[in-house]
Amino acid sequence: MAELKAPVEPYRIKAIEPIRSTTRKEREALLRQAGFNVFGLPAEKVMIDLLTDSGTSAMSDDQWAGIMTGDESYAGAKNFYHLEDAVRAIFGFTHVVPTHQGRAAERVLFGSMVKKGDLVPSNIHFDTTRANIEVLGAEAVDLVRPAAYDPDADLLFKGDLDVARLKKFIEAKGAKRIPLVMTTVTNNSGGGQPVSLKNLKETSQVCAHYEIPFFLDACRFAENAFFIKRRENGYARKSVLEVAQEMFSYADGATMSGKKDALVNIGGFVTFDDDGLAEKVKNLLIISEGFPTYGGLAGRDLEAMARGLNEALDEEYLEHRTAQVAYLGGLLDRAGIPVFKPFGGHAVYLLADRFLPHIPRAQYPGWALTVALYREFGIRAVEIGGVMFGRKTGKGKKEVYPELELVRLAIPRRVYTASHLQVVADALIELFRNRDKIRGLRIVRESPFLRHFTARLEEI
Ligand code: P71
Repeated sequence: MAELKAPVEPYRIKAIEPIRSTTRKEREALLRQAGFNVFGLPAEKVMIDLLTDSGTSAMSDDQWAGIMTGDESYAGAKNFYHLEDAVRAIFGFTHVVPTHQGRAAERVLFGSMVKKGDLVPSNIHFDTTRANIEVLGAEAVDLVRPAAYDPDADLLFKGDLDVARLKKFIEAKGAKRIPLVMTTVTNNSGGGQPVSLKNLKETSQVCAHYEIPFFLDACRFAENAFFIKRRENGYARKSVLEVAQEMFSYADGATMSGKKDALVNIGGFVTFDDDGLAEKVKNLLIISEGFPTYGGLAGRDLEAMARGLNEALDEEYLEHRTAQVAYLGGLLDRAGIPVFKPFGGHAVYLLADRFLPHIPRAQYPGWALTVALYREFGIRAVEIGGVMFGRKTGKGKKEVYPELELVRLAIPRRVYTASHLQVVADALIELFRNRDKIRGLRIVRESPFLRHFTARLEEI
């Protein structure tokens, strides 16, 4: 077996945040209070927090220095122009509309483009894009190749959209009902897998043929660009920035959660060229987010995001980041724990249905695994499975489950060291040994959209 080397952190630590330990008894009580939902836990009671890589990054000294340069004027703060410059240099679009985070970017974009009865295809929609489409009475449609759902298929670009399926879909439904196509890079709901430039180019050609705008959900664009540089023929000598520029050259615009690849704790934006669309988007923005030069953010947040966008393209940083994911994944895989392969850009995904074969899908094995991981070890992960994506459809309101029942161990950017990852691996190895004791759950309270955030459950 190949040696697993702990990746060396390409940073040293200047400010620290203590991690506090808890007892199993304390965690048991906290789980009960939280309705067996790890979103309901106080973060201080979590030892290692792999709930999400979103907004959990450590900022650099340069970003913190930028915070002090925040211009808090209501309109036209200089930091907005810095952000605009940074986004234009990487994404290449003229309009840059800041929002407080990614889902707000989605809301103002979809709110301007999508209407009831419309269809919005993607490789796989993430939860917030799906919800922002469904709330408008439109349908979010996932069009990846079947292999994207096969956790053992060893593909370099498993996040690719199935272009032939897209073409058929447009022909069958009619381009008029499809206000945009959106590709998520990397494909978060499908193992954090990258999308190739070839695929982006082909998708854009199909969209152009039918005159349908093509957008990227660009949260993890830098990680995607890094995989392209490493894996796609002809890109090894390009810089990650050049690859990213080429990615965006195939699109008409992008939504961005700065909380991922802009290395900030809050922030996002939507960017595109269409002037008519800009008017609509800005009108919606003013009602809900704020004036178009701040979009719900402080001047200092805009500055941190402008600086973070460039830091995220640093190749040593990206090398380490993807190596951290592969290291944790490798430790688990070596121990026989079922994991989604190949390893993606921001997280390791456990195959919860294989980890807990004794728990039926209707009792949410992924969710059960997140509960057990916290109860036994104080580690927080997130379910991306039946609770997040289950849908009650048809007459009997029988619940239909997504193809994959995953638990995601998302790695915050620049936060944890290799020894933290080792602790997580050891915990999971022990949990795997005692997996028979883990029980399924039922939902006792849920909301109609994004139920995973607030659902309350009980153990069966
Ligand atoms: C992630 C998140 C945020 C999240 C979601 C569910 C549970 C916990 C945390 C957010 C995304 C995303 C993609 C591909 C848009 C958003 C929304 N992801 N697209 O993965 O992954 O961005 O959070 O800034 O609103 O943990 P936003």
